[in-house]
Amino acid sequence: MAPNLPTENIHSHNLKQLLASKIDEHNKKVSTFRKLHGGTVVQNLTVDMIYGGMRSLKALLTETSEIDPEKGIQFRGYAFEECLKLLPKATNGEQPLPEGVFFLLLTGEIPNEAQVEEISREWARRSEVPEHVEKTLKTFPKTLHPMAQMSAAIASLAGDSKFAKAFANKVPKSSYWEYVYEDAMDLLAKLPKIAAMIYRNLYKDGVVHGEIDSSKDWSSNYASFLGNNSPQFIELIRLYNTIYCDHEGGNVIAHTCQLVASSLSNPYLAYSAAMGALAGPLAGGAHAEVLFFLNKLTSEHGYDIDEENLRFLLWEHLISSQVIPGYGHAVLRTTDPRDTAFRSFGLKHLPNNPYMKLCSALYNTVPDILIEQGKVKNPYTNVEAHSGVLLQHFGIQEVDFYPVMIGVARAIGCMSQMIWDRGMGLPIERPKSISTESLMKLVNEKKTVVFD
Ligand code: CMX
Repeated sequence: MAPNLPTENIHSHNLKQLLASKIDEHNKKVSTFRKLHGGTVVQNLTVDMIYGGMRSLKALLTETSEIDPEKGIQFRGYAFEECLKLLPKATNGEQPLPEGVFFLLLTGEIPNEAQVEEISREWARRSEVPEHVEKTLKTFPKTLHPMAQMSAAIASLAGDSKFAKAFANKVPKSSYWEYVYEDAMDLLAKLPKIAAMIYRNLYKDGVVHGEIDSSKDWSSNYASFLGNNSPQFIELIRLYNTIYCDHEGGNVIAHTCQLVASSLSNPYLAYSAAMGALAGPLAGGAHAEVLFFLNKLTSEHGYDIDEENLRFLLWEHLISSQVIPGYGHAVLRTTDPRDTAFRSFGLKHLPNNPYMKLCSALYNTVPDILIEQGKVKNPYTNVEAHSGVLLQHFGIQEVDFYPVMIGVARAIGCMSQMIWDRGMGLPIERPKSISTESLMKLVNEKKTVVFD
């Protein structure tokens, strides 16, 4: 169930002030909870969890969002559909402004329009990218992957870290979060231009056209930096950033960011490391995999594949031990509601796009086939099923750039959580590792109970 509904009770539009009271209140609650239940066992650890990438091990704390296997992502308890409905939109827009989801992830409250507007203004005010970053990006060879450029550009902002300076000046631990908040706001403000610089350098004329327009929202400026001012593309960017903003803490991007920042490394270095994690094909490569798959189908069989033929081709694909990209999920057991939002956008704005039509044919065919095959736990679409098709339609054709776009969006969630991590005074992460030999010994000595 969703927590408190919209925020008539919040008179102050000052996000930092509101956050200070929220953190204080939350810390008191956690302190009482830990006093009462600090020794309570939550989950048993099995040998398979240790060998299996810690799957389903509940050992990380993330306040901003949580995935419900049946309902999908919940941002502070609000289902994605509720967020689409409740978060403020731009004038004449239908998609939520990502500034609003940032407010929600930080505070647990649905913001009003003035609160969202304040974030837009604040990000516009902080958006200037230092000259040295721009120059550094220009010196990179075109062969350097956009994610390596993204990671390097973010790391090179670290010299301006307000948190690093405050830490060196020995500010009290209780105020760390305030400086992390400042860095988070600065980073979020600059990311659209950094991403656009990478895009324009690598694939276009090397020039980011236009200055920041402080009367516009974050996504409008981002879209125009990328080189497309069309209202539909701006709406897609708003939706895209809201969709990819956060996905609880266990994914490799969020986990890397949280781990690195736990050493009190500054937010820029932590997020730069997270970009290294996102660059891996198992993390940021799925948008592209869907497009490669659609491309393979259409280049061999054209765009109008009838249902019988499509079923045959899908079986052929599965029999050759390949997965159908855009379907299945490690945690979710239903259609990802974020894909439902992307699909609705596609059906509304690009109904005649040939890839969109093929996606619809797949949408109606793949789940039955995967169910018949009998292996997958979830035969329905995930968030990647339509995302690449939408970006391609609006001219972002370069698949290597897609993880950079996820990187811009995911900073919303990672930075929100980092502010809370420092606000809660969470310690440096230091789990215990164990060798196979010691693990076998432990199991043989029955020092631990092993569950199925
Ligand atoms: N097509 C064919 N087979 C699939 C499948 C798919 N889309 N999804 C899962 N399977 C298979 C698995 O390969 C596994 O087979 P084996 O037992 O032979 O190894 C079996 O079904 C059981 O897998 P699962 O428990 O249902 O799913 P996992 O947690 O192992 O994997 C995921 C999840 C996303 C990696 C997988 O569904 C997949 O590879 N999907 C296609 C790639 C894709 O769309 N990735 C984007 C994920 C987006 C996101 O995470 O949000």
